[in-house]
Amino acid sequence: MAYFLGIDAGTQSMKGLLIDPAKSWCSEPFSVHFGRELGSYNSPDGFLPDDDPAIRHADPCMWLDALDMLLAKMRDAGLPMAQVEGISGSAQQHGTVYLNQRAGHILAALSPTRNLAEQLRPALSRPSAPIWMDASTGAECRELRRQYGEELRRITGSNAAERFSGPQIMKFARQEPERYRETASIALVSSFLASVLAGKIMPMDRGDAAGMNLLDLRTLRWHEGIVEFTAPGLREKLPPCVPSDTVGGILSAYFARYGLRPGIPINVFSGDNPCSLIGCGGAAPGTAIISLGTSDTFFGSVADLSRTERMRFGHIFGNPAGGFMTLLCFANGSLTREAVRKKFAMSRFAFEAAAAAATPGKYPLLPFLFPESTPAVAEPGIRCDFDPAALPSGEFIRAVLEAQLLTIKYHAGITEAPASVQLTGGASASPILRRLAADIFQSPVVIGGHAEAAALGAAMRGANSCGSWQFDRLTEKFCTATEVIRPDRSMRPIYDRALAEFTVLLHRHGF
Ligand code: XUL
Repeated sequence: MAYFLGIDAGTQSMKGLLIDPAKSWCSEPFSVHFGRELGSYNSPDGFLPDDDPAIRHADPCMWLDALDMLLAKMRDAGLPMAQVEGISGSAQQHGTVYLNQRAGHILAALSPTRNLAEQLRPALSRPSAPIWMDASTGAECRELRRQYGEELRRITGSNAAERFSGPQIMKFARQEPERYRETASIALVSSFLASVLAGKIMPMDRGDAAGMNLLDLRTLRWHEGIVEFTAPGLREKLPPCVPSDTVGGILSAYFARYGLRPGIPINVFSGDNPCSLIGCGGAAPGTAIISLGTSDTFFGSVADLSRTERMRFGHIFGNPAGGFMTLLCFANGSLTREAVRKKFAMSRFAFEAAAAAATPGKYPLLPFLFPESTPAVAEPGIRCDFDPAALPSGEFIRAVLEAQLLTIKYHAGITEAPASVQLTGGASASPILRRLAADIFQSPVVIGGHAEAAALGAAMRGANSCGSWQFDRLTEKFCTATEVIRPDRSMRPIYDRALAEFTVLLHRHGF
């Protein structure tokens, strides 16, 4: 029996599961919630509070404590850790971890008698890591746009984006030159966690590295000019960038404490979106996927780069199964849904029921409760033509949920109903969101077999790279639909009108 471990370091929690492809078996997911279980990090939503809503950093040691806790939970639940034959992982994209010169030595000499966070804190040259929610690099993005214009999107697959690693590194190098100088190596959240498991600095997966505004997608190498323009000496601080199926290292002896066998192969970790693409069965082109998580994303695999030209806020990342994927990211996802639910002090059940009973498509609004990336909104706030506080709670909740789906439809440029839309991510369990997605897209909504698509996709990548399972076989085994929600055709004119009104509102507010 050969098991593969998949780890997903999300924004608010870290999850892990095992798969045994020969038996088409998948364990239940295990998780550690940063806010609830690691309260000492003062990060209820997975990031350190800051009065400036554009600044969003997390303490990398919180992720290390979560990794220790997660593996202990899996061991204590009696999972067959000793029979794990390979590990892969997924992590929130774009976040960067800054390591000093001592990091290599500390990673190689991890002692099993002390926990990870305690040992690795001295390896950090910057105590916190900017994450994908950080929108504080407007000036740096403007500079990149001035220097490279449209070329940047053609080369790196994305316009300069505030949350992307390149602009974040540029800001750090300028504002904290001393610490930048002390930085010997920069990791993505994904490559940082893989490095800890391997006890050495791991390479970056190209699929995730495409979220940095630094990688040339045509050559799949760092773009020397953009790298040098971003920060002096940056080239020496970036690890090699490798194909997604690379086994980049072997498990450090430290992890024997969780019953895992030191020396088993570790596949380079990737971003949560590339891993979700795999976990949703979207490795081959043709499936439109919406992930409803802390951020909402819309993505699908593509064979070539031609579509990049049309998507103003779109991105191109690498598909772990080969080729590329397109992605749109909406920062006002579950955090916004949760903020609205808390505002009305409602249970999840009451929240759902109130929205379901409200009027469809009646109140167009732009619910930017947090800074948004699609479209770029630095100043949070709700934009609409009425007083949102005067709306009954159910009407307001429904208007927010509808707007979250209408914005996806608008920015993805969907004019024809897709053959189907697959929903994944934590909030895909919500009956009202499933219903609204079917009615707004006028497409059957397919629910995958697994809510934790990123962790599942990571485990599948582990089985592919460390166990030589093909992705099409893994997809057959793990990615079957469990439910299909059919659209209500009578809703079509209502949501066509709602989309038209939503578009007018966006334009009127200059987006
Ligand atoms: C994608 C993005 C988010 C993060 C967190 O560009 O910023 O989806 O990966 O999930």
